[in-house]
Amino acid sequence: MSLANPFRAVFRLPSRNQRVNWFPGHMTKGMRQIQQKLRSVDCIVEIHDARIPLAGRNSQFFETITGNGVKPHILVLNKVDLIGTKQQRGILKQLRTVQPELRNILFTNCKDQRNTGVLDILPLATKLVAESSRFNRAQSAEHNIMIIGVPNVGKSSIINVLRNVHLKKRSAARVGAEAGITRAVGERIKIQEQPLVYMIDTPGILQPSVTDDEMGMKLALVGCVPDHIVGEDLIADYLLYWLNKHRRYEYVDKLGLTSGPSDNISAVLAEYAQQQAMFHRVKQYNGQVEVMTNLLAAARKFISFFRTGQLGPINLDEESSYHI
Ligand SMILES: Nc1nc2c(ncn2[C@@H]2O[C@H](COP(=O)(O)OP(=O)(O)OP(=O)(O)O)[C@@H](O)[C@H]2O)c(=O)[nH]1
Ligand SMILES: [Mg+2]
Repeated sequence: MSLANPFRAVFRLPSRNQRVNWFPGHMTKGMRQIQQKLRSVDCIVEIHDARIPLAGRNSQFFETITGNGVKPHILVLNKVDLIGTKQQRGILKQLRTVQPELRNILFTNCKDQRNTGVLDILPLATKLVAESSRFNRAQSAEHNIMIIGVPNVGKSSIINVLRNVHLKKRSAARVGAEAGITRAVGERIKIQEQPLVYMIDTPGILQPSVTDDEMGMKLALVGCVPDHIVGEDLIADYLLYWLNKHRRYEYVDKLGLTSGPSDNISAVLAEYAQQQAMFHRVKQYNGQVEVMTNLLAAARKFISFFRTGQLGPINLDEESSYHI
């Protein structure tokens, strides 16, 4: 007999104003530049974060640029080091159900250059290009591959790994842990000599407004939106909600919580901060300085445990069925 889950069954934002709504100017410009370059592109490689295989993919825009499936398209689910092999099978099943037209799916890990998924990208792309009608580019021997996706999923990292593996050359695209590192569509970067292959890096582009609150929180949790846009306290609360809802209690040991799982984020962070001696001085309205537990530092640590895989392999979409 399974006991009912005593924790929150739904996640509610404290207010509608806290909805994820991050669409800075470089994204509008990036969309325009992507469209301008499309004529010279032979294949689109869409990179997404394997921890959210369904949530947040900017499908409407991405479908437009593949000409609704006319241009070869590969979906690469990156950061697979943060999910398990068992999850990979589940993800393929989920994707086949919600988007049966998706045929070319690879799982990659940029942190490991020997990862078979990364090495499969170029052979698959060149095969798809050879099988496609390249219209105005039929006479050209070279291949241009455009890398697209939402922010911070590893688009620039993939270009660097492939350039390194195939050409033994050092990185050419800027990479960083924050969302929004690549801010414009760059010049094409050479990846391979025979056949000649170039890749075009693009800035991460989100949906202009994410109306599904949980989807927005998942994007924030994996880092597709800068933390300060949503706030670390709210991201940590969403993480706690998700873990409890899915009975993933590894966090209890990791945070050293003596009284077991809890759905109260303030209590969880306070206990962890106390235990780790995370304190800071706070000036009160009357001018007095008080030493208090640093809940923000504790929230950041909790989030970073998730982001570095220390709470176990997690597919945040495991029970979702978004329409893509
Ligand atoms: N764990 C893990 N981290 C990765 C992997 N690939 C990239 N990263 C990290 O993810 C972060 C983002 O990588 P980028 O390559 O800058 O991502 P991007 O998609 O180009 O990001 P924007 O330019 O901001 O849109 C960096 O901290 C990378 O080190 C991976 O396979 N596994
Ligand atoms: Mg980038």
